[in-house]
Amino acid sequence: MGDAPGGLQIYLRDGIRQGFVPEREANVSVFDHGYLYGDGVFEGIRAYHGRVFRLSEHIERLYRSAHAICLKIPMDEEEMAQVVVSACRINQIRDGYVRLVVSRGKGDLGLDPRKCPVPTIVCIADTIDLYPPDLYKKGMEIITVSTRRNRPDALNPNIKSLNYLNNIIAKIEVIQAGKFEGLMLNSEGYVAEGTGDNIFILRGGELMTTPVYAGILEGITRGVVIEIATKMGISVHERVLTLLDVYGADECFLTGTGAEIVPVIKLDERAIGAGVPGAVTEQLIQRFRELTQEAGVPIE
Ligand code: PXG
Repeated sequence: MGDAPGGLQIYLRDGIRQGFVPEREANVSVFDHGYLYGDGVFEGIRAYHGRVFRLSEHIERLYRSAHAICLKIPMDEEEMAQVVVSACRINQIRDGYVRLVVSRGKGDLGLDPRKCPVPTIVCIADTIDLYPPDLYKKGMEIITVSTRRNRPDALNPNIKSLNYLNNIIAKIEVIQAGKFEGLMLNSEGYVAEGTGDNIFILRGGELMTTPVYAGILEGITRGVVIEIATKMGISVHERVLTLLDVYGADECFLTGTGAEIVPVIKLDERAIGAGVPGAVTEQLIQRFRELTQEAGVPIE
């Protein structure tokens, strides 16, 4: 919960209301197709040190996802960015997490999106629970889950839709195995991504990450890592990877808005590299942390 006076203030815009309302008043209709069908899109954004990190990239991805499902967001990108910044300011969030959700809106009990004339827009700015700090020092042990990532020709993982059951089913496997994260393969058996993060490996001094066409979400953090690695003189290739590539990698890490950069030291009980976080991974983590402290759209 945010500790702003009066509790969490949530931006809500639907057929009836527009503006910030206290959490208990921020209700969405049970007829909203976001609830009934997972018909909608979302973003998870971080604020660090009084700045919203990679805001324009997140907003652009939100609109791209919405466009792909023929959802016309009744607000331009600039105004949406302002909503995110305002949500942080009103809730006195300097370091936290913003969830932006745009759903199809209130309709009837059928699938027909034409029955939903007004999309529902929700923006929540709050603090978040992160992975234990220890994981960043010691590294994470992960498993390959049996649930395959959605096929792009059925539901493209590059649409950040409200339909996250594929990931949640995979996450349940991860939890049952007593781990924090798991690796999902695509329907052809190649490496796709984690349940909520992208994967990188280092081999022979070069970074490799899954290309978007292999069926992944094109992560904003993935983009930041490609950018900072390139600036550090490390070459980065988008390559379709097999499990064998990961088992035999020198280093491995996951990237995501929530996770940032997490070293992976073991996959399916096989040690990766020396079985400890790699030197390049640690350099990237350090550079990433510096960047989060200095870049972004100011909240005040
Ligand atoms: N793949 C998937 C399937 C994701 O959901 C990423 C990759 C990484 O993308 P970004 O743009 O964040 O670098 C995501 C993002 C959470 C949580 O609470 C998950 C995400 C984002 C924010 C929070 O688990 N997933």
